[in-house]
Parts: sequence; C-alpha cells; structure tokens
Amino acid sequence: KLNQQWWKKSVVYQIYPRSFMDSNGDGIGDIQGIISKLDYLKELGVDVVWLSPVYRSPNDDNGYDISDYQAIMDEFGTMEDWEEMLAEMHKRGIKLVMDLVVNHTSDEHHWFIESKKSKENRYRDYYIWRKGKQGMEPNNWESAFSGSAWQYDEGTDEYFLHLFSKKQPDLNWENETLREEIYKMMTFWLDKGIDGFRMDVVNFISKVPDLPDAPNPEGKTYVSGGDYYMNGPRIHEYLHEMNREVLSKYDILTVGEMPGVTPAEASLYTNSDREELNMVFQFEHMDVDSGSGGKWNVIPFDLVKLKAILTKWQQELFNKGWNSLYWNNHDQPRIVSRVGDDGEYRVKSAKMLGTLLHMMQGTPYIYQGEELGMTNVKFESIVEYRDIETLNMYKEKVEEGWNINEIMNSIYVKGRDNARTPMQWNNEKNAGFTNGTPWINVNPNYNEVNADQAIQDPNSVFHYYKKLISLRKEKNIITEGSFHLLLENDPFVYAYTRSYENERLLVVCNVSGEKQKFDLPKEMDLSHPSIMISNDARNIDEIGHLLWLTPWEAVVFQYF
Ligand code: TEU
Ligand code: CA
Repeated sequence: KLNQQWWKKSVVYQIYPRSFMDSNGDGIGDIQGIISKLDYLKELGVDVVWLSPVYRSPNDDNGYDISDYQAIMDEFGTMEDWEEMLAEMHKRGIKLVMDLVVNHTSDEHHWFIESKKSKENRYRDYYIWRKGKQGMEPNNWESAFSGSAWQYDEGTDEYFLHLFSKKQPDLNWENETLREEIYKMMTFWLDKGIDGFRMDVVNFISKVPDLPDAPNPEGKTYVSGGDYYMNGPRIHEYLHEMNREVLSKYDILTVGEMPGVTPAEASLYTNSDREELNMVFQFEHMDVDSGSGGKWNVIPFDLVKLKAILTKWQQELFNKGWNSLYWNNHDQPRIVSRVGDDGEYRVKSAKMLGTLLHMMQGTPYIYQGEELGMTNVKFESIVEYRDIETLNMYKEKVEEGWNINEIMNSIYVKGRDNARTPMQWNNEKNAGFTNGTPWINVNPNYNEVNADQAIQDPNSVFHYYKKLISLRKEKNIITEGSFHLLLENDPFVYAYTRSYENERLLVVCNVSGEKQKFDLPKEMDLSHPSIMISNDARNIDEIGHLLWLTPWEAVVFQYF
C-alpha cells in the first residue's frame, strides 16, 4: 500500500508505560492501566500513541535494555494484554507506534549471552568486541551514562562496546545476519498490526570501522566518540535496506531518534524519494541551555538561539523532508519548568509553549502530562531518584569533587526523572496512579495539577491542547504553509508567520513574564484579522498597530 503520508496531519502522544497508570497495585504502570485510559486519550483527540518499550527487560535503563524483543516485560503484563490494548486503540481510531531499540540489546539477551561465551561462538560478531590496548580500553570513548564506553570481559579477555549502560552492549550492524534478524523481528510486530516505529538512537548504528580514539585536547579520562558513530558511513545504506526489506511493505509512520543530526542530514533521512524514514527527532533545540561538556553544565536559556535553530529546521526541511515537533519526552525535563513559568503563570505559559510549537510545520509529539502542564520535580535526596543516567552522573561528579548542591541543581534542571514521575490523574493518594507504593515518588503538586481537574476546567491546558490538535486537522496552512521568522533578535518575543495561498497566520508569543511591546507587521491588513487561538482574552477591535503582550501571552492571528 502506498504511504498516504497520514502522519503529516497526525498528533502523537508518547506514553512512558512505567509511569502512566498502574492497574494491579505493584506501583509500576502497565498495559491494562493504559487500556483503562484510552478514552482519556480519545477525548484529547490524539491520533497516534508512541509507546516506549514494553518488551522483556531487566530495566537497567527502564526498558531500553531489551532481553527479548518478542515478549512483553513481566511487570507490564502479557502478550494477550498487549493484543487487547492494540485492538482497543484501533477501535478508537488511535494508531500504535512501538519503540524500536536496535542500536543495542540488554546483556541478558540470549544473543549476548552466547556472544560472550567464546570468540568462536556464532553470535560473537553480533556485538562489537575488541582487544584492549596496553591493558586499557580499546579507545577513549565515554559512555552516555558516565565512564568508559567499553566493558572488559574476563572470559574472553576482550572488551565490548556500550555507548550507554554496561548492560546495553552495542549491536554490530556490519553483520548481515544480525540485520536480517532485526528485520524479522520488525516484521513480527508489523504483522501484528502496529502502525510504525520510533527508532532509538538509530543514527548511531553505523560506526566508523576502526573505532579510532577521539581528539582529547583537555586530557580527559574519556571523551565523546560521537563523531565516529553519529550519522556513520553506512547509515543511509542500512536505513534504505531496512526500508526495502520491511518498512516499504506497510502504511506506517517511522521516526528516527537522532542525537547530533543536522538539517542537511535530516533532509537525506526524511526525503521520501530516498526511501529511508518519514521524520527524525533532532536535539539542537534541546541543547540551548547546555554548556560545553554536555547537558549537566547548565547555562541560561537563550530565546534568540532557540529561534534561530527552529527556523533553520523549518526552512531547510520545507518541501524537502519533514519535521517532528517536540518539547518533551522521557529524556527531557518538562518544558513549562525549563522555559516557561511553573509557578504563577504555569497554565498560561504551558499554553503559550504549546501554541508556539503546534503552529509550525511537522508532526507534533505530546509527552504524557504535557497536556496538563505537569512540571519538574525536586526530590530532597538522591535516594529518591531512579534514572541510571542521573545516578551514574551523581557518583561520578561526587568523585570529581563537585559540590553536592551544584550536582543536585543540575539534576533538578536537567534530570530525566523530571519526566518520569507518575502521571497525575486526580487528587487522591499517589495522584490516582497506583494504590500501591509508586516505583518513583509522585510530584507533590498533584493536588492542583491533575487530569480530573483539567477536564472539568474549560480554561485548562488540556482543553487548549485539544483545540491545537483539532486546528491541525482543519487548517491546511498549519501543515502546508511556508515559515518566516519575525524579530529574530528580540530576546523575549517569538513571532512568525505561516503563508499558504492567500492566507496568513501570524503567531505571536511572549516568552517572558513581563509585558512586551509588539508592532504588527505593516502588511497585515487590520480590517480582516481574526484570532484563531489565544491564551488571553483580547478584543480584536481594539487592536491598532501596537500590541502590548501580557506575560506569557500567545495569540495566533489569521488574515488574508
Ligand atoms: O536516548 C538517546 C539519548 O541520546 C539520550 O540518552 C539523551 O541523549 C540523554 O538521555 C539526554 O539526557 C535514547 C532513549 O530515549 C533513552 O531513554 C535511552 O536511555 C537511550 O537511548 C539508550 O537506549
Ligand atoms: Ca502494575
């Protein structure tokens, strides 16, 4: 079936199953819990669910370390539960995109158990093994989760590569038999009727063959090897092969998670003529507040930088590829705390940030709780944190002599557990997420931030997001229109236009807690503007050529 590109009009909702809804009181979200909340998603109006991994896993990285790709994780339920969930989603017209994690497996996957048995084992070459150098690791690459990217194995006196945790050995995509095994597994799930894949760090799967040391001018213990595995030499060959062998046979959505991807590369990955993927998750807009040395070195947010990045992505993929649009996911702190105001103006700034993103060209992704304006969390002590990335960083920074308060502040601002506290359903115990003890503590603000309250309040973020989602289906200008940034150097006002045939949208957002002046563009014919959506009451007749934007105001003018 030809791909009708339905995903250009879709809005995707990401579920992190461990934290979404617990149905059996063990404090861990599960598939029956998801089923019980599908009417809520239907009410919101989302078209697709991206479900983070539910495959068998020891949960070293909460399911991103898979020990059996074709079995369901015990804590989440059974394959029958999964089949029921898919049927219930499809009954409601909701599509299901599963998470494909094939840069690495768990070290408890039977392929790895075999691979480490001996150098002659038939699975040896499914993974990346190298001899050490003078008793040291084969190269100087660091793991994303601290320490070396290599783990020594006594049994065969060699090291194996793991770009993430020690329990996440990287797969060797040079091995054709391995690639065929992956395509078989993908077909297993697609033949069950799923509607696509989100592909975990899929631009890491092709490494530069001789795995060279990275430059290390500052003499660090380990350094990022990203230049030798991001967008590597055979990545387009592999993705085109995957498309030919599997993806092209189904009418599906495919999105590649690609840390380090540029717009130029993304136009290659997402150009439909190249038969690779439909869209990618880029990370440039997620690093505006990251200093040199990575995310934990927090620097002030800079709107001018953000505007330049998102404008580049809008314009360089226009008529060439396709963008994903996201602020949040299970790896990122919550945007209303990161860029908005999670205090007095929480609801208003959350609506502004939603408007800013959803009026752009691309497929928007809403992360669970974003539609409620859920915020970051500040746990008293490190013992309340769960994420391996955070716990490893804490240990490493303590050893490096960092001040504990500085470490905790970096965790408060950038830690992934900010996104992983339980979904807040109501103001009952544990926010209605579980009647047991939650695997991670609930954000204490669940009394005022929860789904029940949001659904009853017509002015909630929830109902505002509902409207953004429906506008995308009604207005071709949102999916087809060209993008033009205004006031590129204004540090507080984010304004852009979308143009399509004789129609215009003018999106004006005040990304600050102070009122800001905005001069309407001359070409805007004041006799015809209408307000398509806004987060603040405004009498259209009073509008002259000068707008005083209220704190965190978002307004979308429509004119011809
Ligand atoms: O994330 C890839 C990735 O690069 C993230 O680790 C990100 O850079 C980091 O978390 C920023 O804080 C994917 C998954 O989304 C993530 O949950 C997994 O931990 C990782 O791959 C390994 O599977
Ligand atoms: Ca459970």
